[in-house]
Amino acid sequence: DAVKYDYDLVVIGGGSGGLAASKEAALLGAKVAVCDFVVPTPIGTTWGLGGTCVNVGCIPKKLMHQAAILGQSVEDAKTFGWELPEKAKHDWTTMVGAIQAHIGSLNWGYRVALREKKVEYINAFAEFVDPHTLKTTDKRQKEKTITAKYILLATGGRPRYPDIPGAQEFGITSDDIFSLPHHPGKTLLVGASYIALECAGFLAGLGINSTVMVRSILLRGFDQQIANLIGNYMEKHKIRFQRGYVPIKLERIEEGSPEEGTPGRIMVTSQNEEGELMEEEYNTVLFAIGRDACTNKIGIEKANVMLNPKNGKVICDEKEQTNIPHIYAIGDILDGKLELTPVAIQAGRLLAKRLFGNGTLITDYVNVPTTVFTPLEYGCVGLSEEDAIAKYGADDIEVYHSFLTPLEVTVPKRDGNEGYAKLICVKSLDEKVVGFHILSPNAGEITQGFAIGLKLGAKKADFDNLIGIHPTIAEVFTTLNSTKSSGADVLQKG
Ligand code: FAD
Ligand code: NA7
Repeated sequence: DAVKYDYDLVVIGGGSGGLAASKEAALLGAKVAVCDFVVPTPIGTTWGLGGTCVNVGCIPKKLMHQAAILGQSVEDAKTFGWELPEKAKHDWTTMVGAIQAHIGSLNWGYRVALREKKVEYINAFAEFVDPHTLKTTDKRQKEKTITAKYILLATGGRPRYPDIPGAQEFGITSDDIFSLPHHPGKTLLVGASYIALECAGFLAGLGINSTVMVRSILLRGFDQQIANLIGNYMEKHKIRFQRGYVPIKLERIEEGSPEEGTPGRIMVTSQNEEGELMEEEYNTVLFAIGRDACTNKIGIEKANVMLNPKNGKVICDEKEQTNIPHIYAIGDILDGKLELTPVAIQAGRLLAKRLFGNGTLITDYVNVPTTVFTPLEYGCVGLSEEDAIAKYGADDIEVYHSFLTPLEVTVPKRDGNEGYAKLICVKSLDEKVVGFHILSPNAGEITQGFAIGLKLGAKKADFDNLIGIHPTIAEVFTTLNSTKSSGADVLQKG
């Protein structure tokens, strides 16, 4: 075309999806810039290049989960003959320092990778001026205008705060917890999303007094039988649940002291559906009540990009194209898609290949495996039991299942039959497996492997034909022979 733009592609957002797309596009010869800017949290937390996953998501979350697991392992170790102090002590600031040092090296690595791949990194907030023009504003308020042939929106999401007094002043979110400079003390986690439960899980595992305030159900959208098993397990492992309440007010009753590393005290008033009030004091209140797509401050109306008015997410076709042909969107801001790092990366890579290479593949958003890193991990791929019933009808579904006891918990004598495995099969499709669920240690590792089976259309008979690896947890899937409909006892005997 006759019009000359500054760039072939400008990506807004240097997170999982944006970095993947910009590097791939540059590799294919496109002139690319990526704008990434972190708006500080209400208490001032900020971070480097890489987006949610690296800085305030998957990576620090999994490392804190690991810290909690190690605490359990130290206890278990004694029963295997290791001579250790009576009570192992955990130091919050040492853990945070070590994790933040790792994140710092990742931030640096991303910058180097962009430079090597000749992607221009613009550390500034980008917003539309018109459909092909963006204004960027850096932290010194210096403004610049750039134009692009294609624009990719990959701005991700940020945690939502409830609209109640004191929430933003005295509360924190997952954006703050992973770099919190002091021990959180007694902590209230508001919400029952996977983020709330994962944070409660690792905090409790580190010996921190943790309460989860649940408005209705646990893990909306996930298989509810498993959600309840997760809740039961957490309750048995020192996590308190307050059900049916929502906070209505936070008040500071004592300032924290950065010098002494103390978190201060907050009074939380909450209310249930009957209007009954409850007051309780905490040191830290963490809101995990959902995330908002970052689409409301980027001048989206100047580009006429269509959003879903209900959630502010970007409406795209199956090729991640918006209603404006040269504007695309990937990752957490996509309406109706999964909010997961590998999903954003895949979408970014394939989109770049289609735009600048001879790629034809489009991202397949079906049968994406995922794992919730609660104290006992939960991995799944395919449909929940509820969704399978809704899709195929209860009469056409057969569920094979078993409780399980990982070998490693037997000697320490903890947690018999807390794990669980189930396969959801469709009778009329020759028992094709449409849902795979595992609640156990290392569920993420197990689920990743089996996911290829579901993608390839595995049937129950294929699982039966597979020979197990003994002794593992995953081998349970090769010997599942009790159906839920039979009502048979599926507790694993010692
Ligand atoms: P992001 O990674 O959020 O990146 C968007 C970037 O754009 C950010 O850096 C943002 O600051 C920047 N930005 C926004 N607006 C602008 C603008 N106007 N100008 C310039 N820059 C802008 N996923 C998993 O797969 N596994 C997990 O275990 C997992 N755990 C998680 C745990 C937590 C606590 C959270 C919060 C998320 C977790 N996720 C996990 C989800 C995962 O982090 C996201 O799905 C993923 O980061 C989405 O990538 P993205 O590219 O869409 O956006
Ligand atoms: P979700 O999945 O939107 O969940 C939000 C949770 O927070 C959920 O448990 C809600 O309870 C709860 N919630 C919401 N508002 C409030 C208020 N005001 N007070 C108390 N509790 C509240 O969270 P995410 O956005 O983090 O999840 C993003 C994606 O990850 C999502 O697509 C999932 O598939 C996985 P509710 O159930 O509504 O009663």
